[in-house]
Amino acid sequence: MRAGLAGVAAAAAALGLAELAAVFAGARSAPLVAVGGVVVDHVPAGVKDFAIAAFGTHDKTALLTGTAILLGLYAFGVGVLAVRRWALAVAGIALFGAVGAAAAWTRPGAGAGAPVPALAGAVLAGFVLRHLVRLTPYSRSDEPADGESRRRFLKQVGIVGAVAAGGGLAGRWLTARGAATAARSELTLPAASGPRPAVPAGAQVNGAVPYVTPNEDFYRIDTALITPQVDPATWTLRIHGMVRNPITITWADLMKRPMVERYVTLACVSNEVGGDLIGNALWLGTPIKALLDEADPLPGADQVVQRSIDGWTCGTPTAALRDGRDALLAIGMNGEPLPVDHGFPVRMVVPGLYGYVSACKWITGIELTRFSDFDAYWVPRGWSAQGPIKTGSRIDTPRDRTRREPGPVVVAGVAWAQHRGIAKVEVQVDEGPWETAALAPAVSDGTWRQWTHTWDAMPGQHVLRVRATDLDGHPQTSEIADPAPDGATGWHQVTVSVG
Ligand SMILES: Nc1nc2c(c(=O)[nH]1)N[C@H]1C(S)=C(S)[C@@H](COP(=O)(O)O)O[C@H]1N2
Ligand SMILES: [Mo]
Repeated sequence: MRAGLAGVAAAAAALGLAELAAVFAGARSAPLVAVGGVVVDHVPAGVKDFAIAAFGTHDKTALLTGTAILLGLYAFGVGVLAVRRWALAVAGIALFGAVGAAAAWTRPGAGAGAPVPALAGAVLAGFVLRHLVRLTPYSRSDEPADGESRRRFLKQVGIVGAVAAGGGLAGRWLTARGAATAARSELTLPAASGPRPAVPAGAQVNGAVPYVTPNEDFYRIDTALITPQVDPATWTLRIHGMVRNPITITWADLMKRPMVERYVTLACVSNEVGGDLIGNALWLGTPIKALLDEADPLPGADQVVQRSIDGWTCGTPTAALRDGRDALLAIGMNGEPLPVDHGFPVRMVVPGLYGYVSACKWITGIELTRFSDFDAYWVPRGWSAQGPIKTGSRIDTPRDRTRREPGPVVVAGVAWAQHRGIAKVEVQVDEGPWETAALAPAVSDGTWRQWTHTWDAMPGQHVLRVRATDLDGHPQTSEIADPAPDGATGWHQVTVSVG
């Protein structure tokens, strides 16, 4: 038991030191984060869907916790080995260091120092384990020790644990407030060259979510275990590949370009029917079409591969970025610089396409290529290369499994069909006729629309359903489909007790 504890304490010391070293070697070189990143990139699609479904936007915390628990078990085993055969324990620690270093070394964008945190941690783990094991009274048998030596041992384990936790937390804190956070707080956004689109008072109905999603409530989905810290001062964007005129722009170049403000509703392909992985924001950015026109794509370049600083990629139809829709290289979100979690300093926003094929955060590269020549990040993982947003609608009020008094009840929510626009929303009570809801004004065809309907509720249990029809005349399908491979379908419904 004590030997196992010694192993866990040694591992904690290793992680603590590694977190501190990662402040200098790069946040993604910390072994837990690096190994977690490899896991994220390699787990089967089904497991990842499960993780998002089960943990939602806490999927990363769940993964890091799981990794830490596995490491704890491993370290316990190494500790037990240490009192029997020291050489095996050394091998165990070396393996831990090697796996961490290899993971960090192979992460996209890893610097030369990337393996250092894991290796330094492993060396420290060796010393700590050696020291603690010497404090255990046995070397071969698990004899119970006397109280005095036991207290001394536990005290030392406690000290190692506290120092490790302190070092680890300090390291995390220092990496979190990296260059990007400082630069962001000093940045003033340029003014838009045109007027801000107006949101009519009626766009917001009672009982629906806020028409504009506040930044702190905006859903966040990405594969980054540590948010990339990109300093605008060193940021560049390269437009290359199948173009006549490759371009590289800096932040200063970007600031000279015309900026516009547009409301666009982003949606995640992983959003379940009735889910909240969808949000609407006012984006400030420069139209990507003009930049692409300058780069002058070659005929046949039907795919634009957007690349993030952390290596993530997405593939967007070139046509969608040049057909005149509000596709922006965005720097502002709801009047602020992009939050670091949402892609600071620059991301793409494209109305009508799910985020995984269009909305690259921390973007640093745009490569013109062909769909037949390159699969972006999610495609080999089982998701469709093409991801137009499917027409959808959601009931925000009443909530599922709530109670209402008999009489008039407000039913309200949102509906979306980005780039096509919403024509109609209908509500059905139980198996009754579909009734047309009142539609709030549209701000653009790239945004969601709110709707409201008054239901004359009779006592009993009732099921309310919603469906939308887009401006092309296509009604939302009742067919139930999972998010994979290209977006969930089916009607959202809630059950309400009246009486
Ligand atoms: N660099 C990077 N950009 C990314 C992703 C990612 O994993 N990495 N995920 C995409 C997905 S799947 C979605 S739905 C949107 C979500 O944007 P948000 O987190 O700002 O809501 O970002 C997209 N951009
Ligand atoms: Mo997504």
